[in-house]
Amino acid sequence: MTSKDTERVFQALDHLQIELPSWGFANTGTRFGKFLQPAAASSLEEKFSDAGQVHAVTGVCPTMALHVLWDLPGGLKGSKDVSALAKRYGVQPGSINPNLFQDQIYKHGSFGNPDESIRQAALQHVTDSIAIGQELRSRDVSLWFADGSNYPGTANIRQRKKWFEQLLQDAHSELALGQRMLVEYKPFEPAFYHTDIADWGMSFLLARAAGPQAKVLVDTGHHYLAQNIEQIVAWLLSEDMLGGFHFNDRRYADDDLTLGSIDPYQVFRIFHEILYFEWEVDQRADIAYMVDQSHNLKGKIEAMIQTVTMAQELFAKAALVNHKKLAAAQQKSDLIAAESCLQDAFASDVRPAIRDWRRSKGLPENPMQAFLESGYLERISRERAAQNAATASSYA
Ligand code: RM4
Ligand code: MN
Ligand code: MN
Repeated sequence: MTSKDTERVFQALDHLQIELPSWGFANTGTRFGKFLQPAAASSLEEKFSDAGQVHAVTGVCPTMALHVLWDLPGGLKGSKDVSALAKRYGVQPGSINPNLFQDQIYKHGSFGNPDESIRQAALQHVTDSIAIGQELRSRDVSLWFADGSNYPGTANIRQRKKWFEQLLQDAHSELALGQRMLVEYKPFEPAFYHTDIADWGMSFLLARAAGPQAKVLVDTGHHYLAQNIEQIVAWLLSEDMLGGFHFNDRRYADDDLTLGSIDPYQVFRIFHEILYFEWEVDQRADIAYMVDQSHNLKGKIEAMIQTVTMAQELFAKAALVNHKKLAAAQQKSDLIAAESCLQDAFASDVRPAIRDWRRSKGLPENPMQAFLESGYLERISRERAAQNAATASSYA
């Protein structure tokens, strides 16, 4: 790599910050069972503490996404505790995630529920979540809906779409200046026939109907296998509708595996579309990069460090694409030259440059090693083991 390449890697890394999900530190499992980890976090304090460790060794994870039901079960009242913990552990509250899927009332949906009182209860929960975001000075409220149906003919799809439009508009009107609402999509699960917000087009239309502070959230695991995710990203960028990401990887569906563990070239191509866009418009895209993973088998903190460092590596590789050369090759329809721009960048070993960048920031060159040698894991495993063995906690 030339010194100019190293400079590009440095610049790219300076701008990549990644939010960690509180629920990624807690015990979790599949619908078949849960394998408890002695080191898993079971309180909000433990989640903040673990996120603080990831931030300490990587230096790029200053915020933690909060799940209202799991982290602020008392609603707005919980904000004080959150602020105190944020201060103590040096990690700020990140996006606020309402829960519109776990309560018994949501059996037949939340915003799409035929029962008006349930729709209103769901809206109230979102409104409360927006207020929590304002109190905590967190910018994004992230909405994911499990709404859908399992059997043909059982739900009025068009009517539910209207309810979603209306309620998202109502929620949008509660946003403060600068606050954003991110609308996430997912093709299936838990609904197995139709999902109300199944793809990016549906998120896009609903976000646009809601108002200017609503954007689309792309969870990398929420696509059918053959789908071209980077094209979706390119379209959303060109429409100024890309609000953020939930990073994870998958082999089949919503597997929530660590980023790039299955298909690193896919992640690279997504980053490339973003950086190519930024080069063209000569401006940074306003994107919230967040992790949304649930680690059943891997250690939770280690998995998070893996994802963050993998994101940095693939982002740095994408930053090496020669945009000028690529644009010229595309213009001439020189297919080999154009494709090589991506392949050469992807094949570059950026690890030495990343180590240099870390050293320049006073960070450990190898975050994973630094974490494993810190003794933190042994300590929390000892301290938390009994509690974890006794409580097969819920999803997060
Ligand atoms: C969904 C989606 C959401 C997350 C829930 C728990 O699959 O990815 O972002 O909040 O799971
Ligand atoms: Mn997600
Ligand atoms: Mn998911």
